[in-house]
Amino acid sequence: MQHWDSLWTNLHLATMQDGYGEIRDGAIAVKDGKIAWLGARAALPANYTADTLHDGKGYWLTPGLIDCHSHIVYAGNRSDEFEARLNGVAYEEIARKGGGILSTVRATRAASEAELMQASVTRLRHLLREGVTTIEIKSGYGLDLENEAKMLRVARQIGRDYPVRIKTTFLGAHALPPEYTGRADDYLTELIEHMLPALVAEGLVDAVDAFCEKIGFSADQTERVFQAAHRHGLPVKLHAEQLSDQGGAVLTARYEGLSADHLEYLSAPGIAAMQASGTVAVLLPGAYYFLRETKLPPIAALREAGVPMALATDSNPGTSPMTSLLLAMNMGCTLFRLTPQEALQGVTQHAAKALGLQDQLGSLAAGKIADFALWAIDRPGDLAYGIGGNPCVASVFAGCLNSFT
Ligand code: DI6
Ligand code: FE
Repeated sequence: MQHWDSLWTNLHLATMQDGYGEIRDGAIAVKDGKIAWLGARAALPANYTADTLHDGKGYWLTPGLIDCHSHIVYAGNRSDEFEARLNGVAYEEIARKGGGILSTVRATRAASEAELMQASVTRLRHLLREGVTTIEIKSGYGLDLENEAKMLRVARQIGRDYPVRIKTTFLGAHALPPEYTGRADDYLTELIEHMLPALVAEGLVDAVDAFCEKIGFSADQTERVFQAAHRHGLPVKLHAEQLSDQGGAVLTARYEGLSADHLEYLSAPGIAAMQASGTVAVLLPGAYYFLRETKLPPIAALREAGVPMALATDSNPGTSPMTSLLLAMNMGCTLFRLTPQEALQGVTQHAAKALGLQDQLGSLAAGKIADFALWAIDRPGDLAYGIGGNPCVASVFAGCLNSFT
C-alpha cells in the first residue's frame, strides 16, 4: 500500500528524460514535496491512497522551468539608453561614458531594500506566471559590500516570500565601481579580501561569476576571482565571450565551472575545454536580440561536442530587459536554430545542471523535487513555438499547487 500526499492524473507528462520523455495519459504522485511515482496511468500500482487527487484536464505537465541566468534584482531602468542606441550609439560607448551598468549601479545603490524588492517582484511575477520555479539571481549592481549584500538579501528574501527556489550568484566583478576608476586590481583585492568573505559569512552566496570582457575584467583578473571562490568552496560561472573572445570559457572549464554564458565569440578551444569539464553553455538570445548582435554562438559545434546547452533570460536593464523564459525559448529556436526539444531541455534539464541542481531538479523522476509546470498545449513543442502567449495554467512548487486560472 502506497500513501501519497497528492496524485495527478488525466494529463500528459514531458519528463525531459531522454528528449521530451513523453508519457501520454500519465500519472504523477507526490510525497513530502518529492516525486514518489510516475508513469502511465494504466501502470498505477493496484494499492495506493492519495490525500489530494488532481484532475490534469488533459494538460501537459513538465518540470518547473528554470531561469539559470538572471539579474532581476535592480532598480531603475535604461529605456533612455535603448533610445540612444537606436540613434546610433554603441553599447561599449555608453558604458565608457559612465552609462550602461554604472547608471543601474547608481539607481540600485540609491534604492532601499524594500524599494529594490518591489522593483524586482514585478519582474519575478512575470517569470512565475510562466511556470518558472527556480531562478538564479546575480548581484553586480551594488559593487560595494553594503550594496552587493543588499541585492543578495533581496534575492534570498524572494525565495522566502514566493513559491520559487532562488540560487544566488555573487557578480561583484561585473563592472568597475566609480570609486575605483583606473584601479581594477585594487577593486578586485577589496572584492576578494573583504566583500566575498563577508557575503559568504552571511550565507548570501551560492556561486561566483564575473564579466570577462574588454569593458569588464581580463581573464587574469577573472582568475583571481575564481581562485577566491574556490578558497570558499564555491562553484564558478562566467559571462564569457559575449562581445569578444577572451579565453573565458577555457578558464571557466579549468575551474570546473558550472557554466559559461553568452558565448557568441566562443572558439574551438573553448568548446573542447567545456566538453572535457562538463561545463554547461548558457545561451542568452534576449541579449543577442536586444544588442542586435550578428555573430551567432557556435551552436552546431556545441551540439556536435555534446556540450549541454541551457537557455535563460539574462533579464537585466541594459542588454536584455526580458522577463519571459518562453520568449527566450522561442528566440533560441528562431535566432539560434535550436530545436524546440533542445529549447525545453535548455530551461529544464540543462538549466538545472548550470546551477548544479541536476540531481534534484530539471526532469521528472522518482526522488526529484516536485516542481512542475502545467500547460494548456497539444504537444511539448508548442512551448517554444508561440510568441507572446502564455499557456501556463498552474505551477507546483515542492508539491504545492499555484493555480493561474
Ligand atoms: N553582460 C550583459 O549582457 C549584462 N552584464 C553582463 O555582464 C549587461 C548588464 C547591463 O548592461 O546592465
Ligand atoms: Fe548576464
